[in-house]
Amino acid sequence: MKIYKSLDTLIVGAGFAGMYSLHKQLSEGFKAEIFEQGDDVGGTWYWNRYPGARCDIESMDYSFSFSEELQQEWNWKEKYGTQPELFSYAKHVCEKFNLRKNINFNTKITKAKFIKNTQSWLVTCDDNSIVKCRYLILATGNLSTPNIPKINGVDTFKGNIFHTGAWPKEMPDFKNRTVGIIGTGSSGVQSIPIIAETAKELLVFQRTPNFSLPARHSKLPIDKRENYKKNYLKYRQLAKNSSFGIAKYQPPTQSAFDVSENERNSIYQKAWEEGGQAMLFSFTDLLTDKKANDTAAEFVRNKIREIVNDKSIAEKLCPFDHPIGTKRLCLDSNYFQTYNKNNVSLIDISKKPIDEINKHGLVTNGTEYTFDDLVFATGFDAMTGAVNAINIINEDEVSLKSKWAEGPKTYLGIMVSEFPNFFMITGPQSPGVKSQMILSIEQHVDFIHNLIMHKKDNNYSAVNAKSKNQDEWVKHNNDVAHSTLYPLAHSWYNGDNIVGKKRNFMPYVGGVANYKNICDEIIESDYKGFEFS
Ligand code: NA7
Repeated sequence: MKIYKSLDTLIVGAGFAGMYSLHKQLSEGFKAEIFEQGDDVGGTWYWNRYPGARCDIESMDYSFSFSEELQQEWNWKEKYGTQPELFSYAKHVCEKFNLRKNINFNTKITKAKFIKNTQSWLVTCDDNSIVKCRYLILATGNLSTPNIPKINGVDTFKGNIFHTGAWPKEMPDFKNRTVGIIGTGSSGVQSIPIIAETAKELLVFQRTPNFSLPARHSKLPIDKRENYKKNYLKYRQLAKNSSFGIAKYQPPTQSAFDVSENERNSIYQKAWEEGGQAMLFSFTDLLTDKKANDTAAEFVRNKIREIVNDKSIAEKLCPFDHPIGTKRLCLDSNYFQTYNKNNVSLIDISKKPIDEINKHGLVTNGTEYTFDDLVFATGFDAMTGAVNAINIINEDEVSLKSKWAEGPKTYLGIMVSEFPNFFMITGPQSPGVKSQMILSIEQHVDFIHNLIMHKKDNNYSAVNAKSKNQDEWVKHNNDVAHSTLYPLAHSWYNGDNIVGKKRNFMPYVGGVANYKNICDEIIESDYKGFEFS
C-alpha cells in the first residue's frame, strides 16, 4: 500500500466548517489539508444554486465572527444572503486566509481506517490514493446528501431532472416550459415563486404542507449595516448567550396564555409584519405546549386563507400534521401568493403517493401529469447521510455505520466513542442545525482545536470519547427533545424523511448557550468524558 501523503490533520469538506478548521490548524503550525468533492469552496452554498436559494438567517448574523478584520471589511448587500452572495463570501474567506493551496478539490473521501500501532488514520480517496493523518475531521455538513426518492420509472423520464441540493452551475431556462416540482420544504418554498415567474406552467406536487412566514427580504441599508458592525461585539455576545445563536431572538418571558387572545394575536401580527422567525420567539411555551402552539399555528393558517384566493387550495396549503416550528420553519417571499397565479397548480399527493414517473411526467391517483422538466426539492439524508457515506472503520474493524445502525450516538455531537482522533463539526446531537450554523461551527472548531492542543501539549497519542459519557449525552439529548414538541413532527430532524432510516431525534435543542456552558465546564474539569492515551 502506497501512502501518497502524510498529514497531521485531514479535513473533509470545504464549507464554512472545513475552512475555519483548516485556518485554525494551519495557524498552529499543523500540516493540514482539506479534501473536497466539489471544485470550489462553499459547501451548502456551492451545491444549493437553485432559483431563489437564500439563507434563512440574516447575513449580519450568519457570518464568521472569529476575525474582526473579516467582519468589518465584508459588506453584506442583502438582509438575507443569496446563494451567490454567500458563495462569494466563502471564496473571500478562502482567499483572505490563504487556504486554497491546502485544499484538494474534486476529491471524494470513500474510506477511513484507524491503525492502532501508529495511532493514525489511513484515509482513501476516490482515486484510491491513501493519505495518512493523525486527526480526521469531518466537516461534511448536515444537509449535503441529496435525497432522491425511489420512485418507479424515474430513469425513464425524457426531460431534465434537477435536485435543489445539486443544482447545475448554469441556471436552466424554464421559459416556455412546463415544470413539475416535488417537495414543499424550505427549498421548494424558496424556488417555487421564482420558477413560476418564468415557467409556462408549474405543477407543484405536495405531500405535506409546511408553515412558512414572510422573510421580508430587502436590501440591507448601509447605515443599518454599519451600525451593526460598530456594535458587533455586543451582538455576537448576545447571540452566544441565546438559544438559537441569533442576537435579536432573546428568550421570551411570558406564556401565550399570560395575555388575552387579542393581545396574543397582535403580538403575532407584529412578528408577521417584522418577518423572519420572530413569531416563534413570542412566548415561552410555543415549542413545549401544544395548546400554546396551536394559537400560533392557527394564526398562520388564517394568513394562508387570507392570501390564497381559491379556498380549497388555501386549505390544502394549511399544515395540520405538525406543531408550528417543529419542522424547520420556512421563510418565503410570496410563496402562498404564487398559488394565485394562473400558471401554477397545486397537486395534493398526501393521500395517494406518486405511483410512477414515466417518459413524459408522473402518475398519481390514476392521473398522468406531463411536464418538460422535473425538480426534486426532496431534501437530504440529513445529519448522518454524509458521515455514513464514508466507510469509517475503527481498530476493531467495526464500522461507524454499523455502530449507528439504530441511530447515531455521539459525545457532544463532536466525537464517537471507540473512534479515536476522529471529530465531527456539528455532528448529530450537536446544536448545529438548530442554531445559527456559523456560530456553532466556530464554537465546535475551537473546542476540537483545544482538545487537540491539550492532547499535543501533554504528549498523548490519541483522544477518545468515553462510552459512559457518550451514553449520558445521548440520553440528555433525548430528554431535552422529549420535553418539547419537536418529536411530534415527521421531519429530517428525526430521520423520518428517509425510507428505512431509524427514527431518532438528532439535533440538540437545549440551546447554544447551554451547550457552550456544558463544553466550558468539560474543559475546566480537564476534559471530562474524554480519555487520552
Ligand atoms: P425538506 O425540508 O426535507 O423538504 C423536502 C420536501 O420533499 C418535503 O415537502 C417532503 O414531503 C417532500 N418529499 C420527500 N420525499 C417525497 C416523496 N417521495 N414524495 C413526495 N414528496 C416528497 O428539504 P428542503 O431541501 O426543502 O430543506 C432542507 C433544509 O434546508 C431546510 O430545513 C433548511 O434548513 C434548509 P414530506 O414533508 O416529507 O411529506
